[in-house]
Amino acid sequence: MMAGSRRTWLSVVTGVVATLIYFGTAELIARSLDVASAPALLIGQALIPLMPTVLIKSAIAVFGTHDKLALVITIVAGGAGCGAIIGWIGARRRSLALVVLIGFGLLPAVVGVSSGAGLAATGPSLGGAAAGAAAFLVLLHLAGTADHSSADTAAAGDDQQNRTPARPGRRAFFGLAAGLSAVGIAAVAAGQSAATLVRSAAGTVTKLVLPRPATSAPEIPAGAELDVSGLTPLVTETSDFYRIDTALFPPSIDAGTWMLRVHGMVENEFTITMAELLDLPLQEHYVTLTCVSNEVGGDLVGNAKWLGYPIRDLLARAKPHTGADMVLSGSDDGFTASTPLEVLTDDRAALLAVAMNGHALPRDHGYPARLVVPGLCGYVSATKWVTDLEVTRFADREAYWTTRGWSTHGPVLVASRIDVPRPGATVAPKSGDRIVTAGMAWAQHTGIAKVQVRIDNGDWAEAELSEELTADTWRQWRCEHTGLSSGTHTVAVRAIDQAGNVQTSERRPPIPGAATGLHERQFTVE
Ligand SMILES: Nc1nc2c(c(=O)[nH]1)N[C@H]1C(S)=C(S)[C@@H](COP(=O)(O)O)O[C@H]1N2
Ligand SMILES: [Mo]
Repeated sequence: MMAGSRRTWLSVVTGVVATLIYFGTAELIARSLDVASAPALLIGQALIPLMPTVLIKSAIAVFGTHDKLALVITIVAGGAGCGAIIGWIGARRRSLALVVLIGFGLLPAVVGVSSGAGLAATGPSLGGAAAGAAAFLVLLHLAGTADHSSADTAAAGDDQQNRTPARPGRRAFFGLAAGLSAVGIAAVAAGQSAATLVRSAAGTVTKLVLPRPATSAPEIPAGAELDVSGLTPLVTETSDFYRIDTALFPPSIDAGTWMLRVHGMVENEFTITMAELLDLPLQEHYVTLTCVSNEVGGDLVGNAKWLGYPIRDLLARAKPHTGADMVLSGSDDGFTASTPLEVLTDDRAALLAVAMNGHALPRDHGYPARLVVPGLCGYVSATKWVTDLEVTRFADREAYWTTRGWSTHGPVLVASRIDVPRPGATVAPKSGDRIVTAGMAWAQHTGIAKVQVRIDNGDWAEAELSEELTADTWRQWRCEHTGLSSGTHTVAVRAIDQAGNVQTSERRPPIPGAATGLHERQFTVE
C-alpha cells in the first residue's frame, strides 16, 4: 500500500518533469528554426479565437499588454498539469502513459499544420516529444529502483545500520528530476515564445524605403508639452506604444509581395502593391489611438506620427455603390474590423499607414501597412497587417469583435486620466503650499475643450491645458491646488470635448463600448 502510493507520487513527478522537458526542448528547437512553431504559441494562437469574451476582457484588464505572456505561462502550466495526470497513468500503465504523452506532444504540430504553418512547424513538437518521452522513461525507471530500494530497506527492519544512507535510487531520482526541471524551465524561459513575446515593440528591422511626405505633420507648438515630471509625453515612443491584438506572433509579411485588395460593393475593384502605394502622395498626421479595452485611468492609449495614404482617396478610386455603409478591413491573420463608410470618406485623416514616428511600422504594429482612423477605437478601425478592404453593409457583415459581444460602432468617448501624483504617492507641497496634479485627456477628432479637477469631492476647478496639436491628438493638463491639509486626499478628473460632451461619472465596463467613469487617485500630503 505504502509502496504503491509512493510509486504513484514519483510517477506524477515524472510526468510533470517530462512535460517541462518537452516544452523546453521544443522552445529551443523553435528558436533555432526561427519559426513561430513553439507549441505554446501554436496552442495559444488556436485558443485565442475560441476564448469567451469575458475571459479575454478580464485577461486584458488584469494583465494589460502582458496578456500574451500570461496566456503562454498558463499553457505551460496547464501542460504540466496534463503531465501530472499522464504520470499518474504511468504508475499503472507505462506504455499507455507514453502514448498519451507523445500524442499530447504532437498535438501542437497537428494544430500548426492544419492552420497552415508549414511542415517546419512540426520540428519543435517532434523533438520535444522525443526528449519528453526519454525523460519520462529514464525517470520512471529510477522511480522503480527508488521504490524498490526503500521497500527493501523497510523490509530489512528498523535497526539495520545501512538504513539512513540508503535509498540511492530515490536520491538519483530526485536529483535527476530537479535537474531536468531546472533545465526545462530555463529552456522555456530562453525559448522562442519568450523571445517572441518579450521582444520590444520596435524590435524588428524592416527594409522599406519611405518617401518624403507630400503633406507633413504640423510642427509641434511650443506650448504643446507641459513641464511636469512624471507626465506622459505628447508623442509616444514607438517602443512604449501599447500593443493589443489577437496574434501571439505577428504575421511576417514581405512588403515586396504585400497587396491590398479593395473590393465588394464598388464599381471599380482593384489591388494596390507596396511600390504603388509608396508612389502616391503620402500624408503625415499625428493621431492618438485608443483601445476599447482601456479601463478608466488605463494606459492602452498612445499618440504617434503616422505616414500614409488617405483611405478616402482609395475609396474614391473604388467608387462605392450607394447603399454601402461599412468597410470591413481584413488582415493577414484573419482579424477584421468594421468601420463606418462615412467616417472613411469624410475629411478626417483616416490613413492606410506605412510608417510610425518616422520609421516603417514595426511588425507588432502592423508591418508593412495598417489602418489608423481618428475618433474610433482600434478594434473597429486600426487593422494591422491589412490586406483587404471590402465595401459592404453593417446589415451584411460582422467584424471579429462584434461577433464576440462588442458593439458594431466603436466611437472614442471623451476621457481623461491622472498621471501625477503617482498612485499612493506622498507629496511635499512646493513653494508655499502648492500641490500639482497633471495628466492626459483625449476626445479624438472632436478635440478637448476643458479639463476639470476636483479634490475630495469639492468644487470642480479648471485645469491648465497644453496647446492642442490637432483635434485628433490627446492633450496634457495640469492643475495647482493650495490649502490641502496634511493627510490623505482624493483627486478626480473629467474632460469636456469641443462638442460640449462632459465625461460621465457613470461607471461602465469596457464591453460593449468603451469604459466610462471618472479617474480618481489617492495621495498623501506630507
Ligand atoms: N490584425 C489585427 N489588427 C488589429 C487588432 C488585431 O487583433 N489584429 N487589434 C486592434 C485593436 S483592438 C487595437 S486597440 C489596435 C491596437 O494597435 P497597436 O497594437 O498598434 O497599439 O489594433 C487593432 N488592429
Ligand atoms: Mo483595442
